Order: sequence, then structure tokens, then C-alpha cells
Amino acid sequence: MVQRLPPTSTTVITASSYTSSSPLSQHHPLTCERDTVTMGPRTVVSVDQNWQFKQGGRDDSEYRAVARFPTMVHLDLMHHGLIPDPNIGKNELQVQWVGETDWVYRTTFSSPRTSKGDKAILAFDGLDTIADIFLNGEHVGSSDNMFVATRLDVTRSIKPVGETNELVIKFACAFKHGEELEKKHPEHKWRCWNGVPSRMAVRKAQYHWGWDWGPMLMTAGPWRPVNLEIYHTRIADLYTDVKVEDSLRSAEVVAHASIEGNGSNVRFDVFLDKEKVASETVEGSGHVAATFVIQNPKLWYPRQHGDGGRKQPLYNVKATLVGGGGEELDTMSKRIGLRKVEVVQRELIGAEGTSFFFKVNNVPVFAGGSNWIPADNFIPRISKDRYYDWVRLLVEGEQNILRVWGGGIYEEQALYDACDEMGIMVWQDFMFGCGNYPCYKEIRESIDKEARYNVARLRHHPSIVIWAGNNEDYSVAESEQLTYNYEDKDPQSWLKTDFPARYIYEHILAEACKDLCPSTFYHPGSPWGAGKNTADLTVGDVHQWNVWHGQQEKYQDFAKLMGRFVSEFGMEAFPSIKTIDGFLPKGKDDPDRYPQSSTIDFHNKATGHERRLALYLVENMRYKFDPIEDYIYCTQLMQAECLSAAYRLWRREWRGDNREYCGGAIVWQINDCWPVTSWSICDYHLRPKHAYFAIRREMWPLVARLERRAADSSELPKVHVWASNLTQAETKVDCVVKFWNIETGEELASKTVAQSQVLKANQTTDFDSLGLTDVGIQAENDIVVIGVFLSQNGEQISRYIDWPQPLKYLHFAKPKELKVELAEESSGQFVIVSADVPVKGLAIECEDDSVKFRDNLVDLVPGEKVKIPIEGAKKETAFTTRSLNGLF
Ligand code: BMA
Repeated sequence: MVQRLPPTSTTVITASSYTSSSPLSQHHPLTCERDTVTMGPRTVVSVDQNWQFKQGGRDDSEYRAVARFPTMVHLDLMHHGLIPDPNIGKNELQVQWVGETDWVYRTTFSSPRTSKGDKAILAFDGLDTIADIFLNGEHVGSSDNMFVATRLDVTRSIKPVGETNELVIKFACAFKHGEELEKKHPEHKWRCWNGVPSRMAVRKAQYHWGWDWGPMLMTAGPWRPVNLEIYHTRIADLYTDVKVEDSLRSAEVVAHASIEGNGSNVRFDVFLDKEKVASETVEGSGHVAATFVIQNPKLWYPRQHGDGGRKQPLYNVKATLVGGGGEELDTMSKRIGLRKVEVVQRELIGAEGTSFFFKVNNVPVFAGGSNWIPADNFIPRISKDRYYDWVRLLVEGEQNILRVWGGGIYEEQALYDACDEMGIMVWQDFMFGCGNYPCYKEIRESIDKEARYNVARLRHHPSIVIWAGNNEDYSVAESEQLTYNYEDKDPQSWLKTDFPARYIYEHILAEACKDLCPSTFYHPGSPWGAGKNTADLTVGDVHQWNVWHGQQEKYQDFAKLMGRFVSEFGMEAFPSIKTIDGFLPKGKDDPDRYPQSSTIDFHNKATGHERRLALYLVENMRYKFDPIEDYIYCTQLMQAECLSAAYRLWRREWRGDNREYCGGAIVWQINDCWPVTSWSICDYHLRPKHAYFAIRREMWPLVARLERRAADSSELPKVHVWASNLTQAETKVDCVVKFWNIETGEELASKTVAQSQVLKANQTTDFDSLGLTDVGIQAENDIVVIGVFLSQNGEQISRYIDWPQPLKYLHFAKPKELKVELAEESSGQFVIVSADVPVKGLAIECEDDSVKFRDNLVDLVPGEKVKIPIEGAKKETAFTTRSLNGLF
């Protein structure tokens, strides 16, 4: 069958079909009466009204209305004023009892009209966590895994049409449940970092047990929607296999529908931007499929690639189940993207080991982005808009990858939808983190179900470019010296070792991915490198924590700490003063409003945080504790210096074909789950820390950078200058390097290092290095600030100012003239800043939270005006500044 598109489109689609009656009952063990009555369409009734909750196991507790639905118990208790807000002060301590007890949720709903032979299914998208379900007094099912959906056939328990049903869910204490399981399995070596070991026995978000950036808040409740479905037949699943030809000129999309019950045929429709581009009807039930071949497909790319547009092209595939009389019985749609993704691990020229980078539609992509933790302790209150706002922040920060970390949740649909639309690649971990997980039979079965459910739920998202088995569990195995013989390929034997979870990562999850999503790369863990030590910098990915944790290296040495792909590294900083004032019980008047106070320390969960922050501050800058705003500024400046150094030095090693010495850098972490001092670059309220802007500048597609390096300490350093072009086009640039005296602001020299020089696409170009004496500078290097300016067709496109390190040795001048002006231009609002002397780390601040900065914390040199794009300022908006020059 061939279908031609309307003449306006260049896409030509051919379609063919396939049917098999697969034994669907395997997947859907519900008994299904096959009747000959006329079938009605599937109806779905949201069971989201009348919900009430109470504490379990107590006769004196009363039911109260929930605050929202879906929900978690802390939200309901807060709503009734029964617990204080755990985000404020030290209230976390007051609410611990909530996680140490049982909870009951109940509702009523009336029975809808059904036809003879219809089934009634109660579908729970997510129950947190140890749940027993009762309908009209009868126990109808249970669940002990927060990450799976539960479908219960209640055909025989539901009341006749119009009558009222009572649904009760009893949630047992997950914390105690974990402890019991830990005791029940003394054969296992329970070891973990963060939380308590018993967390690993419960398939519940691991950060609920507390993490080094999060409180311990053991939630419970129906955290995802509940629906009542009435049907005779339905589409149980719709998925696609997408294969983009190497030439990129055509793509094959095989759409599969699994049918439960008896339909007659399935119509598959394919849409691009709401316009129908193909349609195909296939007879049969069980498993049906249709193949579409799309010529000149509109391909999905990570942002900055492909057409470079902000909105990626997405196709909709819709399946409609049609009965014998032509009646539509059910529909299901999936929004997909057409792309080909590879993870390239191959030999490198002149370097050890193998590369690790993503290639999308034949284009190697340097991945620069962030790690993601759950955006709240109570996920139901995170709206779709908030997810989109987070992804927009990422996009506006010039990032292109987000790693959904394994100690949280398989995220809400909205996060992946936003990433699909905005061209953000997603690295998706399975939900295991920082531990030696047990692997007894019951938990294996639960994990298998969880893996298959979530891979099937998420596999249509083009943004998901890799699945990884866990977060740092192989590193825990190494540190605990557990058994791991890479050469042993017999899964059964792994179960007998003291590291049985290898069976989860290299067997259960690997098989689930192979069966359900074979075209997406599966990586057993993050970090992991083909059986080598997880700290090996030459293979796979690494988590580079020797800055902050580990050896506590200097961040100036990030170049030598580079891995082939760095999926974690980080540095802490305080959040905005607005966020701190928000969690201090008395806000601005709180007696604990100083950096070392007990409330502020309480909102930092990292071991040794006082010492580590102090170490990096004391090594690098003259800093101030008082007022707290200055201390916040210092930690944020230090974090910005640290993280931008990593992006700058690692991105430099993206050097073209077979020279992809570093394929990506993913900072730990973009977000927080409550107001806290952590490694995040934006805080709980989405307020960027200054590092966010510094990273944004480092991820700009076309930049010039420099590094000063001396062969030995007696020599003046040489200035090494390079440009990095992450665009797909070769381009010609000019590059000038300028030198100023830091204390006087006098311009000492200027040197053109590139004139109409070709920068190859998608790689770094080194320019000739400069000796300071070559440009006539005889003075010691420590008073020279160096700027590198890149221009294209006479227009400056990148600037970078480099300072001698450490900054604490420098004597900064006080500017006589520091201008900060608000300007309205046709391209938007700007704050324009300039100064007569070099200024380090000029932060523009503003009381009004509705003013959004698109850049900040800039370095100034004399003779230059720097434009900071902003939004939302009014004429009367007052701006203040802070800089290293101004601190002392
Ligand atoms: C990591 C993460 C988290 C942790 C972070 C900071 O490696 O995987 O477990 O929060 O370090 O310590």
C-alpha cells in the first residue's frame, strides 16, 4: 500500500502492515469474556474526587479531606496544619513521625454504566509504596514498588451502575518494611553511601531516606493518578521502532499496537505538526503493526544542531481500534521523534583508551549539561509548567543534556516532553544509587517488572539517548572490595557473590532494554567502563569527585582530571539570599541569619561541608563571612570559577574525528528538592546561582579561551589560546589577546593571534601560544589580566577574561567609575556595565524577583562595555553590584 502526501510536503510515506495474535494474556493476565454484544468504546473515569486520609493503626484518628490528588501524605498534613512545612527551619525533625507510621487513603465513586461483557479495571499509575487495596471491603490487590503501575480487574467487586463504591488503600510504613527485609536477609552485605542500608530493600525513591543534599522525608500515598477503565477491548500499548537510514534521507517507522480483547482492526495515523501525513489500517487483534517509510524525514536533533530551531520536529502516531461495525473502540497516541543515536567508543589518536560520546544523526555532539534530582520531596506538587521552566532554564543556559539520576524517580511525563520539544538529550538512569543492592528472588521479580514498565512507558521519547543501570553502585562495590570478575559472563554465578546486584545491571535491566528498546544504548552503570575501575579516566564515563570529595584537588587542575565523559563533578555554593530568607523561620530578622548558624548548617546535608567550602574559599580568594550576602557571593563566585574551569578545559579536548578526548561534561547538579546549600547551580526556587551563567558562557557554541602555563616556576607563563567551535559550520574568525595591569587598569599590550583564520566545524582549533615577553611585558605575571576576544565579520562574538591564580593574591583596584545602565533595545532589555579598571566577578543584584537575568557575574576590563541581557525590569528598578574588587 502506498500513500502519497499532499503536494505541499516533500515527505513521502509508504506503509505496509503485519498482524499476529500474540498470547497477550501473558502480559495481561486478566480473564476476558469474549462476547458478541455490540461493544462500546473504552471509558476512562478519573478517580480523583472525594479522597480522604487518616493515620493507620489508630482508632482515634479521623479521616480528613486530601489537599489535592494525586497526593503524598505530608502535603495533606500540611494542608490541615497538622505538621509544619518541613522546608522551613529545622521542621524536618518535627515531621519524622510521619514516615514512621501507616497511612490510609479512601474515596468513593459511583459505578458507571457498562455493557455486557465489559471489564472494570482500576488502574493505579503509582502507589507510594507498601499498599494494600480494598474495594467495597474486599482485598483486591497490593503493590510494593512505587515505580510501577498496578492494574486490578475489579469486574466482580464493583457495584451495579449508579451505586457507590468505596476504595481504600492502606499504606504500611515503608521505613519499617525496609528494616524488616534487611533483617530477613542477613546473608546480604548491606552497604551504602547516603541514607540507611535498608532503603535498598524497598523500591521507593531512594532520596526519601535523606541524601547529602536532601532531608529525610518518608512519603506515602497515591502519588500518581488513579483511573477506572471500563472496556471490552482496548489498546494495551502502542510503540514504534524507528530506524533512520544512514543517509538520513529516509526513516522507517514500525508502529506496533497490542490489543487486549477483540477489536476488528487498527488504524494507524501519522501526524507531523497536527497535519496527517499517513494512514494505514491493519486487520486483526493481538499484536498488529504497520510500517511507514518516511522520505526526507524531519529529524530530531539536540538543540544547536539540525535546523538549530528552538522547537524540534515531532511526529504523532495514533492507533485507533475499530470494531466490526466501524465504531471506534479505543485510541492511543504517542509523540515520537525520528533520530539515530549512537554512543561511540573507539580508539583515539595519540591517547589511551576509548572515546565515549554521542552521535546524533551522524553528527558527533559534545554533551554539556546537568544532572537532575527530583525537583521536590513531594512530586505531586510539581506542575507541568514547573518542569517546563526547569528545562527552559537548561536551554537558556546553553546546555544540551540532562541526566536523570538514579536515586530519584523515573520522571514525570512533562520532563521528557519538554526535553523532546526543546532538544535536550536525556541520560536516564535506572533507580538504583550508591549501594550494594540485594538481589533475592522477590526483589528481582519486582525490578524486572519495574524495568519493563518504565522502559515501555518512556521508550517513545526521542530525547532519551542512553539508559544506565545505576548511579555509583559499581563504585560502592569497588570501595567495599566486593566480587566483580568482568570475565565471568554467567549471570547465575553473580547471584552467588557478595555483589549480587550485578545480576540486576548486567542481566535484568540489560535484557529489558534489549527486548523493549533495542536501539537505545544501554550502559550498566554510571560510572562504568567495560569492567575497568570506575575511576579510570580513559574508558566509559567517570564521576570526577576529586574536587570537593576524594583527593580535594585544586579546580585549576581540572585538565588533568578529565575523563572520556564526565557524567558528574561539582562544587557547592550557597543559594540566593531570597531563598535563605525564605527558609529561616523569622526571615530577615532571624537570629540565625549568618553563614555558620545552626539553621543554615541544617540546610546543608553534605558531610564536612563547612571544611570543604572553607578549603576552596581559603585556597582561592579573600572572602568575607559578614554580611551573609557577601559570603553567599563568595561561595557562588568560587563555584562559578570551579565549574567553568571544568567545562572550559574539557570542552577544549573535543578535537574532531578520533580526537574526541572528552565527549561530555555533566555538572552535579542543576536543581534542588528543597531550599538548601548544595552543589546545585540553580536553587529550589529556580533561582540561578552565578555558576549557571558561567557555564552558559562556557557552553556558547563559538568561543575563544586561554590558559597560562609555565614550563617551570622560574619562567613567566606562556599564554595558550584556542577557539572551540561546536557548530556544524566551518567559519572564519579574528582573535585578539589584550593585556592590562590589574592594579592600574593600564593597557599593556594587544596582539592579534588569528586573522581570517578558519575554524573547523565541531572542534577546537589551537592558536599559536604567546610568551609575555614576546608582547613586551616584563613585569611579573601576577598583575596581568588577559582578555581574549573573538570576532566574526568584524563583530565580537566571544570574550573571556583570564586572571592569575589564585585570586586571593591579587590587589584589585577600586573603580573610580563603575557604570550600570538599563537599556531598552529592539532586541530586548540589557544592563550595560563598564569600569575604568579590571573588575573581577561583577554581580548585578536586584530586589525584584520578577527581574530575570540571562547572564551575570561578568569580568570587566577598561574600555569595554558589557551587555547583560535581562527581562522584566522597569524604569524604576534599582540595581546594586557586588564584586571581588569591592569586598575589601
Ligand atoms: C554523587 C551523586 C550523589 C551525591 C553527589 C554529591 O556522586 O551520585 O550521590 O549527592 O555525588 O556527593
